[in-house]
Order: sequence, then structure tokens, then C-alpha cells
Amino acid sequence: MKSEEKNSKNYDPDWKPKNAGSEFAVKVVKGIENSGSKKNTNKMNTRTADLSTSDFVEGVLRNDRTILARTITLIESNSQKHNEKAQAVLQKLLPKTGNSIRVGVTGIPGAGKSSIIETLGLYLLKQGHKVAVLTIDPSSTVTRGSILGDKTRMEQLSREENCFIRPSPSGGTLGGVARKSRETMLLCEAAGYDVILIETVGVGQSEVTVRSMVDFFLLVMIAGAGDELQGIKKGVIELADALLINKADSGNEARANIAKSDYSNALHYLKPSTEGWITKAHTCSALTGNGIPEIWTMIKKFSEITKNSGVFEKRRKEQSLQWVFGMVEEALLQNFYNNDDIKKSISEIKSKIINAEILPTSAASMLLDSYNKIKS
Ligand SMILES: Nc1nc2c(ncn2[C@@H]2O[C@H](COP(=O)(O)OP(=O)(O)O)[C@@H](O)[C@H]2O)c(=O)[nH]1
Ligand SMILES: [Mg+2]
Repeated sequence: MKSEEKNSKNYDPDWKPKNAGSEFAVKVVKGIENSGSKKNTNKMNTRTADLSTSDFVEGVLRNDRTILARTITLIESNSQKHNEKAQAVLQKLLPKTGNSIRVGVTGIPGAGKSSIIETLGLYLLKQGHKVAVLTIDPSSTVTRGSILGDKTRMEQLSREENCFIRPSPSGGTLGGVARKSRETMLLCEAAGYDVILIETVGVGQSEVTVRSMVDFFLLVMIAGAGDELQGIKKGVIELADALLINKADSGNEARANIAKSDYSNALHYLKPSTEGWITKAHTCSALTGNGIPEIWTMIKKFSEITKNSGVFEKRRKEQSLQWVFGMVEEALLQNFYNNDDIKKSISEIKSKIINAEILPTSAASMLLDSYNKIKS
């Protein structure tokens, strides 16, 4: 792997099947990581330096997969120089974005998210769609692109010419990971992918983040495991547009149906995630494919209903605003907490707060006052 990486700009992803030949279409372009290795950064510089903004733009528009992957690497870079170029590319591509249905898939590890994406993805390709699969995993700072630690699940899908799979960007906060994924989503749309599937790891905040970037949100569950065991909170169920009880196969069908009716009952008392749409529970099997075409029928129906009512467009607009202010908040917080004077004040004030020598409100005022002084 090492020498292969050295000699080629692209390398095969971890999940490439052992005996796959040239029909294996997916390549991964090495991204910028928090590995501390200068070598990587230099490599990135030489690789991107020879491409102009219009090279990137035109490459993405004609769905040149290598250029698309390189453009994603460019937006994932943390360097200021790359960032400016990335923004210029995105700005030019903006009119070509938005023409897709964006679907988020969440659920605990092992529920079958990747398997469902693979079965659904293959089905969609047969229907003539072009499918991009992204993953969001804020914890994958060093794994360099294994899909949420599961290397085998999308073997078939990753061989397909009309499918583009991009693992979670590495490094940084959830906000940083989400920004990169949002921009990657736009690039994929500009390249003509009309279904974007985003897999998330269920680690609290990431579901909320993915909900804020998709049109339709699927929650994958398994029968027989209690809610607590599945780490599924009421709040997460309320984010979902559909609940999928997966693995309804191999003698597990009856339990899946019981879970389905349990959740259906519970859903009556919860607020639906999308205005004008009733969230329902369904069973499916990624293994046999049962219930998978129905997921797509449901998503199409959802799209039709929400587009007619204006809810679809309204949500996308709100998401854009949320995105902007989310980035502002993230930048402000970083600016505050990374400031040396503030760091010093915080460490001084901490013990006073803990020992109840000072009121929390006064402590907050003091910190903000000193921040305002630094800024003025
Ligand atoms: N029997 C059965 N097993 C499944 C099904 N879907 C996934 N699995 C298995 O469950 C495990 C976890 O699946 P995976 O897709 O990696 O889950 P993820 O962590 O949610 O992405 C794997 O061993 C799959 O083969 C299904 O529909 N039926
Ligand atoms: Mg997975």
C-alpha cells in the first residue's frame, strides 16, 4: 500500500475486494490529514498547483472522477491557499448544484446503514440514477477513509461506474467535518449525481448535523434491541422521516413486525420531522432486498408532496441560513477559546467559580468583557 501510494496520486480504498480488477471504478485521492506529516501537504501542493480554477470547474461538470476527487481534496484542505481556490471553484459551480435528493441515514453501528445504502444504491443505479455516497464521522480523524470502520459493506456499489463513494473527511470538529461534507455534496450535485446518500455514525450531535443538510432522514434500527440499547433517544426519532427496522429476514421477520407496530404506536405521540409528512415505521432487509424499492418509492412520494407544498424549498433555504450562521458561530467560538489572553483568564477564573467565590454570571461577564477589550 505504501509504495502504491507513493507512486500514484489515487489509491484503492480499503474496501476494495481482494480480486477486483480494472472494473473496480472507485479510487480515493489522499486527503489532508492531521497526521503531522509535511510530506502529505507538499504532495497536495504539487498536485493541485497545476490545476486552474476552470480546470477544476470543467472537470467536475463533465464528471471526471479524478478531478472530482481532487476538488474534494481541495475543499477538505485546511490551508488558506487551497481554501480560496476551493471557494472560487464552488462559486462557479453553485448554479449547477441543488438538483438532487439528499438522504441522510443514521442508526447505531451494526444496524445496517452501509448495507442498506449498498442495496438501495444498486437498485437506484438500475433505475438510471447516479448515486453519491458520503459518510460523516467526526471521530474518524485518523482512519483515513475506512467507511465508519466497516470495510466490506459497499463492495458491489463501489465497483459501479455511476456511483461515487467518499469517506468522511478527516480532522477537526463536527462543524469542520460538516462544512466539508456539505461542500462535497454540492460538488457531487454539480457532477450530475442526483441521489446523495449520507451515512452518519450515531454519536449524538452528528444526527442533528446531518438532519440539517438533507431533505429526507432515515433512521435504521433493529428489532429486539430495546431503545436504550440502541442509544436511540426520542429526540433522534423526532428527526426522522422514516424508521426502518432492518434485518427482517432469516426468521427475524416476526420480531421485526412487532418492533414496527411498537414504533408505529410511539410515533403517534411524537411530532413529525417534516411538515405535511407522517413519519412511519417500516421493515426491510438489506440482505434480501425486501422493502428496499419501497424506500425509494417513499422518498419519491415525500419529495413530490414537500415540493408541491413548498416545504422542500423552504427547508433548503433554512438549511443554507443555518449553515452560514453555524459557520459564524464555530469561527467565533474558536476565536474566543483560542485567544491566549482568554485562555489565561479562564484558567485564573476557573478555581474561583469552582470554589463559589464568584457567581457564574459574573464570571461569564468578566470573560466577555476581556474579550471585547481585546477585540476593540
Ligand atoms: N441478516 C441481515 N444482516 C444484515 C442486514 N443488513 C446488515 N446486516 C449485517 O449487519 C452487520 C452490520 O452491517 P453494516 O451495514 O456494516 O451496519 P452499519 O454499521 O449500520 O453501517 C453486517 O455484518 C451486515 O452483514 C440485513 O438486512 N439482514
Ligand atoms: Mg456503516
